[in-house]
Amino acid sequence: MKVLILGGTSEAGALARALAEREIPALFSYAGRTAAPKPQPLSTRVGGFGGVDGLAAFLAAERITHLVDATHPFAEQMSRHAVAAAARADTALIALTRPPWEPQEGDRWQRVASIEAAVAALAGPPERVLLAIGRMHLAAFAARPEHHYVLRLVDLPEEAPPLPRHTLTVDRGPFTREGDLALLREHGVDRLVCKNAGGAGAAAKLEAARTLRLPVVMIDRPALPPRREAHDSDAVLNWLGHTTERGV
Ligand code: 3Y8
Ligand code: NAP
Repeated sequence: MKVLILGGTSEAGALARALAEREIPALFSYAGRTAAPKPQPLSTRVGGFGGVDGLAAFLAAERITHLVDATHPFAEQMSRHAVAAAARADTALIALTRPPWEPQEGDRWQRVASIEAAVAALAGPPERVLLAIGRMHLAAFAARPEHHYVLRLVDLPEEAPPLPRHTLTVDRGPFTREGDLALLREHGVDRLVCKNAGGAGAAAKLEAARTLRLPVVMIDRPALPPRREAHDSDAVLNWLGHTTERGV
């Protein structure tokens, strides 16, 4: 058995620890989006594979028997490539993903289908908007320069974001409710924009928004091709044929 984890989420890190503890032969993979990704307890490679062909060739060359797609729900292209490459290389595939967040009592969500729809949802008088969507899609919000954007990025960007009014904060999650409450209050945020990432690592901002009764523009996940899915490390270990802590 040899496992490849496509990482980049808290759940991928938890699975890496579980495999390392059991000395299951495994590799960990990052895209290389951030300057200093968190070290993992597995041999780690960083960078793209070169499309479906590149990943299929990697699976064959490294004799990967089991591929775990533990990427973020918005890493749509990677997940599509994983399905195609695993089929071509005849490698078993499972996705380790987390259920989407559901609105709770007191939430003021406006659900939208895409980044573009989130931009359109900001029509209205100038506000202070927390864009907790990272760096890759900030340019879309240049269409609404009237707002003051509070940005939270993992790394300082090389060039300033194309938003005339913005405040930049550099921070990587997982985040805390207290920290996000302080962020929203300190910057006088009127509205949040975020992706329905699910999981615990980024939910703090939703709890903070609920406390302050702030509206949230919630971007729904992209549709992904059908594949086997698990929601925690134990389910992946069972799939790999390894007993879990509970010995079940
Ligand atoms: C490079 C690895 C861990 C994993 C931590 C999770 C939690 C914190 C919440 C906000 C939302 C956002 C962003 C976010 C979260 C976890 C998890 C998660 C959101 C790291 C990481 C990599 C990335 C890539 C980065 C993206 C960006 C997205 C920031 C490491 C820290 C906004 C997604 O500058 C860039 O280019 C950043 C790009 C893709 C989305 C974007 O469009 O900018 N994640 N995030 C991974 C790789 O190279 O393969 O650096 O250590 C991982 C984590 N980010 O082990 O503790 O599990 O989701 N990541 C979103 O949800 O909207 C922050 O600010 O509230
Ligand atoms: P994406 O748009 O789905 O993928 C774009 C390309 O990046 C892929 O085709 C692949 O390049 C490369 N890639 C993506 N994930 C990779 C991985 N784990 N290992 C090796 N190559 C990878 O991906 P993304 O949205 O940019 O996400 C990149 C990374 O950040 C992923 O690890 C993801 O889990 C993490 N992340 C993303 C988000 C988000 O909001 N998108 C949030 C948190 C964490 P090739 O085609 O060359 O193989």
